[in-house]
Amino acid sequence: MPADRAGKSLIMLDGMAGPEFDRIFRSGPLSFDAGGAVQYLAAKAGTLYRVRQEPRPEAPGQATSKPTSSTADLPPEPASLPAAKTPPTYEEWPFDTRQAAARQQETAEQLGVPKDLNVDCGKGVSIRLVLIPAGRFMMGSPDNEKGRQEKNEGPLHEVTLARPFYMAVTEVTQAQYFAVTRLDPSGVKEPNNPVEMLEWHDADMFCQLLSHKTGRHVHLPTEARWEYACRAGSNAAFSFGDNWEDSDSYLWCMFNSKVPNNFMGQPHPVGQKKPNAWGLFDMHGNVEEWCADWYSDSYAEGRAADPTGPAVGEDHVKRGGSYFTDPGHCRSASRGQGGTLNDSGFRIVVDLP
Ligand SMILES: [Ca+2]
Repeated sequence: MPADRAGKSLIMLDGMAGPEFDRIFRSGPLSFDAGGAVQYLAAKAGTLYRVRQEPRPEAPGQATSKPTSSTADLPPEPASLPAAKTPPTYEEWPFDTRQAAARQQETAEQLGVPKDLNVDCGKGVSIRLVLIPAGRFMMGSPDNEKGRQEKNEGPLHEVTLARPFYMAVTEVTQAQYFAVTRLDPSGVKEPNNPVEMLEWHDADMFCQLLSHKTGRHVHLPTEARWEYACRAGSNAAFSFGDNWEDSDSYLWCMFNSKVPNNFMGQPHPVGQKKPNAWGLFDMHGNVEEWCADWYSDSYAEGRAADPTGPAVGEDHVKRGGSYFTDPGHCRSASRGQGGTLNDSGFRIVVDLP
């Protein structure tokens, strides 16, 4: 049984005992008053264990302390927006950078929320996000799009996202990841590079920890939210158009990511290429980004409202291609799945209060 080094509560991991518990318990920095951190380290060992916190034994004469929650104390699901604050849902598509900024400003004013948001990771590190308005778009790629993967980019279908949300302007960096988890699995160490070599579970657990830390609802984006945010008003192959030759200005891919000591290419610091119309950087390329959804080869037929993907699956979806792929795999509609590769990272979304 671990010592109560923080002097707050004893922490048990149900289903884990003996050498395995000891190995994980001593495997890295740990916040003894944050159940989420213990859960995360347990998850790194390959299995997600339920965290149970127990009150430490009371000294004679002390008042009995109240037992804590059985899991990380995540805030409750947000209530629906009040009727008086129904956000505008924009149906015209495509639109340009000026219109994108106008929609962000109008949505912010109508809901009484800021257009830009900073989420504190601790240790002087924060994540900047921008407001993505509600709207309607066509998800997937048309049959004649250059580079289209027939197997998994259709059918082209109409999607409505009824609720605005905040999305991080960059992939989560190594500095941000470390500030929350005290870990950095990246192969190429650089604080302002995207964190990489992540499994889906690592990215999801980061969101849970940051939710626990901030009291905000932090998530991986659904695949629909990701593509809607990536397109930023564009029906073309990329948010910047159909011209692959323009890629170098907007994305890191296999053709421009090589460095003198690494001819295989590598991730680069976030935010160096041009942003899309919402102000999001590196949606195309750099590291491929985990989404919340289970992967399926085909989208459901027909119109969809706030889709969350299949109920079950074997792999999760990754989007946007990476420094390791050609520009075709960095297109807005391109889809990846599963694995733990050194080009796998993520970005966060935060629900409106
Ligand atoms: Ca990316």
